[in-house]
Amino acid sequence: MNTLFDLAGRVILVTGGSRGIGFAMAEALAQHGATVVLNGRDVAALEAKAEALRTAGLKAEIAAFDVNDEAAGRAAMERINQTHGRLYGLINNAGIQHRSPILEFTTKDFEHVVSTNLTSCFYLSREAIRLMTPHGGGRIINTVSMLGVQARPTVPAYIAAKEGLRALTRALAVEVGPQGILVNAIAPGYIATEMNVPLMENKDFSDWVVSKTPMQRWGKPSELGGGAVYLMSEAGAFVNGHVLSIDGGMSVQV
Ligand code: GCO
Repeated sequence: MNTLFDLAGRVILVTGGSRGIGFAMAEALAQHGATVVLNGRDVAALEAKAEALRTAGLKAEIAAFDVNDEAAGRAAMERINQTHGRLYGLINNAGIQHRSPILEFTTKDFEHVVSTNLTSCFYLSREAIRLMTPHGGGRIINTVSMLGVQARPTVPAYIAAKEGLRALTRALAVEVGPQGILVNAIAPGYIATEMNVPLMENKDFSDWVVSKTPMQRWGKPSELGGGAVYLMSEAGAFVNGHVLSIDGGMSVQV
């Protein structure tokens, strides 16, 4: 059998894994043999999703913590390492959005978005690297965004954080490549997730997304899974520091 995309034996933590893009990535990884550990803050929601994967014959566990709680995040990763003997992969997917005109955008709101969408990825990656290094390697994927390279009004914190996460991806890729740890990013376009419901319900905004996307539609969370499998698999064994766009071509259309 071709093992290019076989993830059997690989234990992968996915933050923000109970819904949307995170769950879609986790499901695809599990469908290719990985043991996925779903992270989020809501234990009941996490357990329901993990049970759904287990019912489908897949390997799934949960690790409930707020990614802004460094001690909890570190403890959860150490537990995974202890239980399974190795943490193979981390997907830093958890993120929040805050939309507001700049003059109404508080510093507190800005700091919360940056903490959740960027700083948490820094410390979780550091702890993952600490655990992965003795095993000769591992994989880290950061969920960035089409926004960051490009911008739109009212989401300055999200754009700054996601562009910073692209840069963190490159910084870590060059530092830990020698240890066999590959650090990449996936940049979704406009995907039909819970976070984007207000945008999908706004006809003018949704029509704008469709008009700016060559595929003329919003993306589906399930369309993010293949990229995660690729970057976690042998198929991605020499991909490091890369940002994989999954946006229907929106980022290249004028
Ligand atoms: C927004 C959206 C975007 C998308 C995605 C686009 O308010 O514009 O939430 O941030 O979620 O990141 O690439």
